Amino acid sequence: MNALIVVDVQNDFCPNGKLAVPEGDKIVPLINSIMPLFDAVILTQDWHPQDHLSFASNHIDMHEYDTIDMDYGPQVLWPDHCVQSTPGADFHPKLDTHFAHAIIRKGFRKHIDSYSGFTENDQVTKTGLQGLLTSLNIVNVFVCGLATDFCVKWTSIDSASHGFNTFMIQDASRGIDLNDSMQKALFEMDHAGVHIINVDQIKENL
Ligand code: VGL
Ligand code: ZN
Repeated sequence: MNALIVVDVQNDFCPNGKLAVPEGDKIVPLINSIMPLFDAVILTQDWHPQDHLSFASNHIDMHEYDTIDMDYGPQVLWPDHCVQSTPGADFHPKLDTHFAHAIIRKGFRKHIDSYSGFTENDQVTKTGLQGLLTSLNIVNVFVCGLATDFCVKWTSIDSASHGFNTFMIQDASRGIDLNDSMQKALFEMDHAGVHIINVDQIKENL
């Protein structure tokens, strides 16, 4: 069984959003075109409270894109984004969300950010995605969305480490690229055994 995980295709990560990923909206038609090919489609949704500690605005004398030490290690400070129940947290209006079997929300605990759709940044707190995929007998996991170098990367690496045969769909993803993070992300995913592919290769093989 094959699952597609669509990571954080939300207004705030698209052009004009609060944490816009360059060309973040360009991937929407590609994602819509492949969703019907999968046994299960799961969307992740970044879902922060306004007082979330990953927001620079919630720290004194800190700036956006600075790094701080949280209990669990270094954490980048972001502009306020994907605040629960605001339009910025909604999925892109053109994303065909009716194909989704489930939506996994993450980052809703004030003290813990979550890049991965599986495990939050403390590396302990689970979202339940692993159990969902396992109970659906999923063997192959395909990951796409925003942003390649943060949430897509961590979701892909966690997927591979849970034993799923994992593919990151590069042309159906876009990155933020903070301090060379794109190149680093591709290297880290490859090192973790994630197969990096394009949409055409899915259409040929599924
Ligand atoms: C993301 C930074 C902060 C992402 C989420 O979806 O890649 N990046 N929150
Ligand atoms: Zn976030």
